[in-house]
Formats: sequence, structure tokens, C-alpha cells
Amino acid sequence: MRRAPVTRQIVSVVGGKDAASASTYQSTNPARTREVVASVGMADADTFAAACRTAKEAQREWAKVPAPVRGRVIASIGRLVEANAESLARLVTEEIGKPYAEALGEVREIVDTCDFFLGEGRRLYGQTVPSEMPDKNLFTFRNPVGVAAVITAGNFPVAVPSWYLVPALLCGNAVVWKPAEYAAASGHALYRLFAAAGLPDGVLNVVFADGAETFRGLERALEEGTVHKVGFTGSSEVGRKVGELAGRHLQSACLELGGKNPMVIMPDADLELAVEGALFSGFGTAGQRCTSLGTVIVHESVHDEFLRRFAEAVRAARIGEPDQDVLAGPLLDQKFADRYEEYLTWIQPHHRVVSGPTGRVTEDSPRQDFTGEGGLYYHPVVVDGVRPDDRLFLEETFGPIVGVTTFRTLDEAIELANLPGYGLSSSIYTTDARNAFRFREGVSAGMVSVNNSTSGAEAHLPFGGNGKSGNGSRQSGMWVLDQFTRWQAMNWDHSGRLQKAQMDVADI
Ligand code: UN1
Repeated sequence: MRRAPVTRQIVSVVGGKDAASASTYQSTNPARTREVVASVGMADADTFAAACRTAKEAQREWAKVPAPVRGRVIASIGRLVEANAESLARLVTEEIGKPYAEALGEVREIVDTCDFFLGEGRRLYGQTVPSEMPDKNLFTFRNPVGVAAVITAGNFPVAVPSWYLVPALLCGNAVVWKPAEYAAASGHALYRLFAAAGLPDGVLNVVFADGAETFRGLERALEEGTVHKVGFTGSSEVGRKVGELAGRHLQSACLELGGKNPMVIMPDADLELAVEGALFSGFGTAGQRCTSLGTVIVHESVHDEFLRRFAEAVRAARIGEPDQDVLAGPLLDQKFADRYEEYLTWIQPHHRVVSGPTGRVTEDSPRQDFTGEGGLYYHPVVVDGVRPDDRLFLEETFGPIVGVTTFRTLDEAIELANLPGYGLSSSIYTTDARNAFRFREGVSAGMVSVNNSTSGAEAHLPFGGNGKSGNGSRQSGMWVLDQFTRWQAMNWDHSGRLQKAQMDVADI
């Protein structure tokens, strides 16, 4: 039996206290669009900038806490998230329509991230480096950057923010986090778990605000010198603006943007496995991961057979209530549904839709025994005959639509894979290791899967993209430490005289 919906009232939290709101936003359940999940008090640019000042104040003390002790706080966050995994996952399912099993996996990813970084508190290694002069010692240290402003999307409303929050806090930074408004309740719940683990007030602040107010608040904070790193996960278009803004103030941004992730299928591929991988990465999370499959690039000799099986699997895929055992639930929010409807207009007369009906699932266009019940449910779409100059081939479509095209040689497949100019994830299905390594070398993606889907990266490998997918920064694992610390070099001369580098180099 479904529980009666509860509308939560939530507001930004700055310095441990509820902050003022300038307007209200209603976060709704995309499976039942009239159901309000949370009434969200939205802050303005002043509150955002004030949060950054508060964070800067709090960061001074937080940086003095020994890193292993900060690691213990991260361990507590992990334990609290684990203890509350089911309720957090249920909330994610309710607020953004992510199937429950996936939502639980997303929460697991936070725990994995905490597991990794709690130990990093006892490492955060610097180095000792040989000097070119006698009686002189060289060292390197990792220093926190200061305050990180983190702006995240709502398709991974708790795991992806944690990829920023956990290492940033571990490294001794304070954070001002702006979650996506349509995932505000999930963000607020995550904030509370972090705060309950013993973070001092002001070290982590959560601000709900729309894009324009956030941008103005961030600009002011950068001018005031209270933000020293900007983390952004979202579209390439907005990422470019965020990167420009940070760059104008000589601060670096960690940008995790869109993708047009290709899957290459070689003639020697296990086609059953490839179909499974394409189904999951194309239509899992309703195609709304930055790592979702964009285009299948299949060898012409296996095209017909692959397409027949893929279309059959897509037609049979269960789309429906996200608390059931389904491949995908509804789209995240009305604005994504509107955009998705626009992508459907990119289908051209020379294309062939092989997956059955397109558009909204309704009583007149049902799926198996499911009619959509007023939610933002869409039929998954496979479009064959996509050409390299089609919009459908070149641009990211954040939703359940996958293009298919063919190739003759691996070099041609690699060229097609790189053509859209993104470079986040990619995949190749082959049983020949030589193909896998040639593809790895040629593809300009931050992540390469062999015989696996484009989505589903593990939380301790470098995650990030090139080209339109990001500015080359990498999250996760030890690699993200370079985002949240700055190297400091130290030299210590105990020779008792002035030794000049380059000029007093020791002779043999
Ligand atoms: C995203 O969509 O922003 O690799 C991140 C994956 C997930 C993360 C996706 N672990 O598909």
C-alpha cells in the first residue's frame, strides 16, 4: 500500500541555521506530477554570497582539525548514510522517479566514497624530493583550497554531490552546496546526514536557489574572494558559463558535463551481451545519466542482427512505477520532459524508428499493462539510419533515445565515436583484445568500457571527460585530491650559507 504523500517544508541552511527565503519552489513527484514532495524556500544571490562568507570563516578552524580526525567524521557520514540507506533511496525514488534498486545503488555509492576517503585522512601524502644542493631538503604538502562552491544536477541527487563533498571536506575545505531544485528534498536529507556526523556549523552549507540567483551569488563571492574552487555537474552549455566565471576570477572549476557516449560493436562481439549493455546504458535511468549511451556504432555485417535483437529488447522493456522492478521510471522533471519532446523532433524522414511508439506513455499509447498514470513516462526510442551530420548523432539527448549507425573499419568507428566532440564515456564490444586496445588509444573519452555499458562507473576510478564533457578535471579516487588541495613546495636549507638554485649546483 502506498503511504499518503507528505509535503516537506525545507529551506537553505547556512552556518547551521535556517536561512531566509526569497520565493518558494515546489518539488514534485515525476511519477504523479500533481504530488508535491517538498515546498522549497529559495534563497537569493545575497544569501548565496553570505553562505560563502560563513564558509570562509568556518574553514579556518576546520583546516586545523587533523586530517585523520576529519577522516573519522567522513567515517561517521558513511555509517549514517548506510543506516539510513533505505529511507534516503525511497526519497530519491519519490522525488526524481529513479527506480528504487538504482536509488539504493546510488546511496551505496556515497558509502563507497566515504569508505575510500576515511582512510585518505591518514594519508594525504606529501613528498620528500632530492635537492640539487647539499644540506638542503625539499618537501611538498597538500593544502586545502579554502571554500568550494558546488553546484549539482538532480539525476544523481545524492551520489554525485558526495563525490565533491566528501573529498572537499576531508581535505580541510568548507563547502557551499547548491543542489538542483527539483531534487531539493533529497539534497536536504543528505545535508542533514552530513551535519549529524559532527561537522562544525558553517563547514557545509546548503543553499537552494535558481540558476540566475546562484550565478549572481557566485559572481559576488568570487569578487569577494570567498570561493576558491567551483565544482559543477550539469550541461555543457551551463558548464561553459560557470568555467568562464571562475576563470575570470582566476579560480579553477571542476566541470563534469554532458556526453554523447558511443558504443562500438565489432563483428566478433557477443551480440547478446551488447544488447544487454545497450539496453541498460541507453534506457536505464530513462537515459538521463551523463554516461548514458548516445549512439550505437555497429559493424555493417552484424547491424541487422543486432538491431533486430535490440529493438525486441527495447519493445519488451518495462517502463513504469519506479518502486517496482522496472528498467526505467519517469523523466526527472517537467523541464526535462519538455526538452525530450524537442529531441523527438530531431527524428528525420531518412531515419527508421524500430522500437515501437514514441512520445508519452498514456492510455492511448500504453506499454504492456501500464498507462503512465499522469507521470512523465516516455517510450524508449531506437532510431536506425542516423548519419554523422544529424543532430541526433552530434548532440547530447538527455533522455530515452538512442541512435544507430554503421561502420566498416575500426578506424572509421573511432572517428565516428569522436565526431560529436564530447569525451566522457565510451564502450566497445569485441572478443579481440587488439580491438579493445586500439579503441582505447583512439577514443577521446575519459572512460572506456570493454564488453560493458557506457554507464555505471565505479566510485574509485577517475571520473570525468574531455572536449564538451568537461575541462579535463577528474573526480573520484585519489585523483580528485588534486581538485581540493593545492600543492605547496617547501625548501629547507641547513647548510648555514646562501645556496642559490641553478647557480650553486653541486659538482661531482
Ligand atoms: C552522472 O550522470 O552525472 O557512471 C554521473 C555512472 C554513474 C554516475 C553518473 N556512476 O553512470
